[in-house]
Amino acid sequence: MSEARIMVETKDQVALLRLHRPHVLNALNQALVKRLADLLEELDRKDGVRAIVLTGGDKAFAAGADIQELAGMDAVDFVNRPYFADWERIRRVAKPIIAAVKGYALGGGNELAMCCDMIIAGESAKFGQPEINIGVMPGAGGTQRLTKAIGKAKAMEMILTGRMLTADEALAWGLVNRVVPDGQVEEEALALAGEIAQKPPIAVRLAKQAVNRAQELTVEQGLQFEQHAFYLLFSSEDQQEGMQAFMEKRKPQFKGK
Ligand code: CO8
Repeated sequence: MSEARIMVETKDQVALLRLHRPHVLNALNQALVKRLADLLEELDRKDGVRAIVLTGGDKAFAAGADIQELAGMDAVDFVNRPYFADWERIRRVAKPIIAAVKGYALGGGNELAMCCDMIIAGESAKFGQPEINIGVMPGAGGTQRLTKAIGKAKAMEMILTGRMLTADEALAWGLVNRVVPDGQVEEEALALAGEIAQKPPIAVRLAKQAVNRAQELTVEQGLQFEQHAFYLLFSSEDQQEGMQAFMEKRKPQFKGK
C-alpha cells in the first residue's frame, strides 16, 4: 500500500478527500501531509470544485504525527526539510474545507481538523493534544488555534494534561460545529459543503479569508480587510446577479465570475 494514500471523489462540485493509513490510525507522516497539500492545491485551482470535505476512517480521523517518523528526527532535520511547509500550503487553501471526524483526532490530527474551516463530529470523535505525554508539545498550530477556538483556560488544560475531549465536550467548548451519529458524519459534512457550493464562489473565498483574519489581525486591521473584500465583490458578476435575482424574486445563478 502506498504510504501516502488519500482517496478523492468529486460530486456536485464538492470534493471528498479520505485519509487512508488505517494500520497506523492515519498517523500523519510527511509523505501523507505533502500529498494532502498537493491535492488540496489542485482542488483549489479546479473550476468544478467549490467546497471540500476532509475525512479519515471510522476509528481515527488522524492519530497525530507519525511517532515512528518523529522519533528519528532532530532539530536540524526540522529546519532542513522544512517540516511545516506543507501545513502552510494547507492553511492557504482558499476554498472552504469541512472536516468530518470520527474516532481519534489527536495531536497533528486535531491540528489538521482545526486547519479546516468547520468540523462535523461523529459521536465517537475524540479530540486531544497528547504531545505532552511523549515529551513534546503541539507544533502544527495547536497552541494557537485551540486557544482561539476554546479559550486559554480550556486549551491550557487540554495541552498540559493531554486529556481528550469527547464529541459532546468539543461541542460544548466550541471546537466543533455539531455532533451527529457516526453513520451520518460524512453525509452531514457533504450536505453542508453542498449548501456552500451553491453560494457565489468569489464571495465564499473572500469571506473565508476575512473570518480567518479575525484570528490573526487586530480588529482594526480585520475591519479594513473586510471592507476591501466587500468593495471587491462589487466588481463581480455574481454580486449583480445575486441582487438582481433578489429584486426579480428568482433564484440566482452564480458563475464564480
Ligand atoms: N504514530 C504512529 N503510529 C501510530 C500513531 C501515531 N501517532 N497512533 C497510532 N499508531 C499505531 C500504533 O502504533 C499501532 O500500530 P501497531 O498495530 O503496529 O502496534 C496502531 O496504530 C494502532 O494503535 P493502538 O494499538 O495504539 O490503538 P489503541 O486503540 O490501543 O489506541 C490511541 C489508540 C489512543 C490513538 C493510541 O494509538 C495513541 O495514543 N496514539 C498516539 C497518539 C499521539 O500521541 N498523537 C500525537 C503524536 S505527536 C504529534 O501529533 C505532534 C504534532 C506536531 C506536528 C504535526 C505534523 C504532522
